[in-house]
Amino acid sequence: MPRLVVVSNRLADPRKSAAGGLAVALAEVLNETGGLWFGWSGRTVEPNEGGRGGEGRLHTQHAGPVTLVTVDLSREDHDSFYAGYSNGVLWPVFHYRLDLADFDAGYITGYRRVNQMFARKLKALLRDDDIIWVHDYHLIPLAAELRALDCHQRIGFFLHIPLPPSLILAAIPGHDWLMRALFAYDLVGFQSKADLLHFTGYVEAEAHAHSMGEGRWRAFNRTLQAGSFPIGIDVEEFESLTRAPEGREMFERMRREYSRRNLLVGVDRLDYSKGLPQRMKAFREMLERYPEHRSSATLIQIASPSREDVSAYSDILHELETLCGSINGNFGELDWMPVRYIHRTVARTRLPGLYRASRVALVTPLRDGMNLVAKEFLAAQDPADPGVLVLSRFAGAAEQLRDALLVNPYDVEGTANAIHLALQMPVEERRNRHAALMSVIREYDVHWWCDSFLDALVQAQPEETGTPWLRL
Ligand code: ADQ
Repeated sequence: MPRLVVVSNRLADPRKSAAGGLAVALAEVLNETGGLWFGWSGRTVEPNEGGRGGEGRLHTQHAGPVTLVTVDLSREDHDSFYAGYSNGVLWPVFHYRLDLADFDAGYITGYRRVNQMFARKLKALLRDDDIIWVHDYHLIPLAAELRALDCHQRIGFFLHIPLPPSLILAAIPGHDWLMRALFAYDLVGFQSKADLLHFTGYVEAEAHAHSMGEGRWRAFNRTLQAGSFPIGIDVEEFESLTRAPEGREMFERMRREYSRRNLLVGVDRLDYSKGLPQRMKAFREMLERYPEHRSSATLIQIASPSREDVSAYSDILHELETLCGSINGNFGELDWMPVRYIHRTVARTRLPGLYRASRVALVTPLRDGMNLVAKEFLAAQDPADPGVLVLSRFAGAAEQLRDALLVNPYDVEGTANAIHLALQMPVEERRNRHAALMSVIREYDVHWWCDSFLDALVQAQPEETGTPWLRL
């Protein structure tokens, strides 16, 4: 069996349960083949420390049969590649937020330089028959840079975030370069059918690609396979975290503390794509319209700090704090706070207890590749008395989770009504919806995701030898 090489911007230690289902699932397939995981170390170094132009040092660690290799970035490369192009251009545009994109021409040079450096460092570690799986928007041109160095291995790419329609993509200066780079992969995977449609729409209209049937597309003298592979969670692992002492202790504490209340929960990175201000407004509207929930409905909103060096993030933090303060000021009682807002990361082992103690989860992003919190909430429920998932129709997860209460997060009144419905839903309906949703997340779990992507990558028809590699 060929060795698997995973490349992602950040690595997680697959031995730690805090690493999460994705890291654990990747570790499983890496373990089977004694694989290699390559990415950024998370460290930035000064030029005299790590060398100029991102030529950082490599760090090697072993986790059982898996080798983890990471590389340092120079401060300048971090600023243009990571904060600049990845999180200042690609993240907002791919989440349909052209208004928040910062198209500084220098960023793309840094993005390209880091991808070239990754390719050079990685090439030295590769074997001829490796299978390479590249993750996410930080590394779109990596395969093209590897091909330029004469790497002929099978390479697949998975985009964890949404792909917008071509008119939005076309707002990125150099979008044609970026999309052409995808054709250096043998397989390109998306979270949803909608993302896949946006991809095929773009390549047909802008790159004159033609379909060769069965998900194969030809352009730029290259053929690739494209498909949708909705990412799942490790349902069994999450269920066992729910039963574990920390999960149970959290559940009991929450139940005790909020015995006279109906808990609602939101768990997100503090990111403008997650629709947090709109969620707060909908919760406020629900309290306004349905006074029977006052003194009872309590929303715990965990918003973990994220990318604080990108300016759009401090605006969202300020807006959220103001909204929470005004809801508590206007509706709160001496013995009831409508919103508990926590600007911290909660340990993964405690989340299941919090989810299980909650009657309703609010997962209402304005745009999201998938959203795993929605699936984790479902897996943590008691099937006999489950909570209700209120889910944005703009999360990738909505394509699969049709039995959730689907909402348009921009529609504050509509979302408020759905929250009211969720709080009132009879147990019979809650059970039926939960059972239907569980069967979907069990069938399409993270193991299905890994296996189906890797099977498709192995089966993607290799490019005929002699075809000149695409040059960027
Ligand atoms: P994220 O935008 O980070 O991921 P999401 O899928 O919601 O979003 O969460 C990923 C993981 O982080 C989950 O396991 C979740 O429990 C955890 N998490 C989120 N907020 C947390 C908090 N405040 N405290 C503790 N843990 C928290 C990107 C894409 C998503 C896609 C994933 C996976 O943006 O759309 O689902 O990758 O592909």
